[in-house]
Amino acid sequence: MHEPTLRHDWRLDEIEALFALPFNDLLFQAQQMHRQHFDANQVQVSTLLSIKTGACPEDCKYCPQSGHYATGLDKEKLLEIEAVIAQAEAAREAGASRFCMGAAWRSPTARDLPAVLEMVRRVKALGLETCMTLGMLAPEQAGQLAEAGLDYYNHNLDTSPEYYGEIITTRTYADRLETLGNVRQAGMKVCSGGILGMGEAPRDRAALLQQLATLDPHPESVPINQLVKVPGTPLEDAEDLDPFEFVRAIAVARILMPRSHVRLSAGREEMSEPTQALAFLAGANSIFYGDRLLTTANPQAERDRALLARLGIRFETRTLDDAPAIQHAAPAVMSETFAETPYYDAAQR
Ligand code: SAM
Ligand code: DTB
Ligand code: SF4
Repeated sequence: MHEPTLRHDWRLDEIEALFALPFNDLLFQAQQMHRQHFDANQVQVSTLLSIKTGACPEDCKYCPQSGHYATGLDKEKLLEIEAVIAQAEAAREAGASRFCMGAAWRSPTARDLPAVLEMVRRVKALGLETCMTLGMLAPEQAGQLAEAGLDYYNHNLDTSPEYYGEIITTRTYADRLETLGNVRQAGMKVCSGGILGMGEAPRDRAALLQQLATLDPHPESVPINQLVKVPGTPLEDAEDLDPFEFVRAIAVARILMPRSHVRLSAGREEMSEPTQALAFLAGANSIFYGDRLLTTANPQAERDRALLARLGIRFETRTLDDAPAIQHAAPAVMSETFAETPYYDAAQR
């Protein structure tokens, strides 16, 4: 059964028309949409950990972890479970509600999967939401992860189908959509978005959002990354994206996928605080929190806490299933949204 306000049939020309609106009109529409579905003064916070770093066989031109490029990254084996748990505990203590574990794999191997499943179980037992991004998944692998209790699986479409071949040649757009289908089929929540600032045309940004917004259901989590330009990668000298174009993409994502969390994802270290504030105004309501992304820097946690405090934005925190419902005055539609996943905003640590 679908919400009456949700659409999954967005046409490219409609999306391009949203991008073409005067900036203030677009932000006004996005903020109105945001307030119908969320508390506009809360963001969800996730902490990332690279559980297996570098020497990836894929050739994603943006990625410091691809074995095809000399980025000076020290490659590492799969981390020991206890090291992962220690990081997850630290993230929880710092106030994160979700712990996202990433591996530089094309897809997980049968040899590595048991340890990964144990990580899911142990991190979940800490009361954190769990997310993993391990590359392509076969249906059985998705089923095993779901059974271990994995809440979210991240697998990005990255860019438009038309521009994709300029960025990655070792796996196809269809492969990515297939993995998203397998994740959904297994009953996990989908986290999927893309990267802006890779030299794509405005039409590609609209087409990426069209791909995401025509998935049914929409991904629950939509990370919008700004390219982190890493020396040694083919995109190290990509031209900077106009910050207003980045904010526009956030606003359009918010309008197209009103009930999804839109994450102002990688690239915040290089982004001004006023631009980040505009992204929140445009409807971004999730961030990566903690001093590192996977292999590159993220703003210091303390700095983020200060920024959010200056903006009057609280952490949206999920705890165990017996957590009380939202404690602030929430619009009726919002209580409905969170009926299955109780949130509260107590841990403003
Ligand atoms: N290897 C797995 C995969 O690609 O499916 C999971 C890890 S991979 C690093 C996860 C995502 O990080 C990529 O899909 C990409 O969207 C994002 N990413 C990687 N390098 C980035 C960069 N330099 N700037 C912005 N986003 C990046
Ligand atoms: C996503 O969309 N962005 C994150 C997460 N999903 C896995 C990764 C960003 C990586 C940025 C480059 C790095 O730190 O290696
Ligand atoms: Fe490998 Fe993922 Fe990086 Fe692509 S984005 S090179 S698949 S780690």
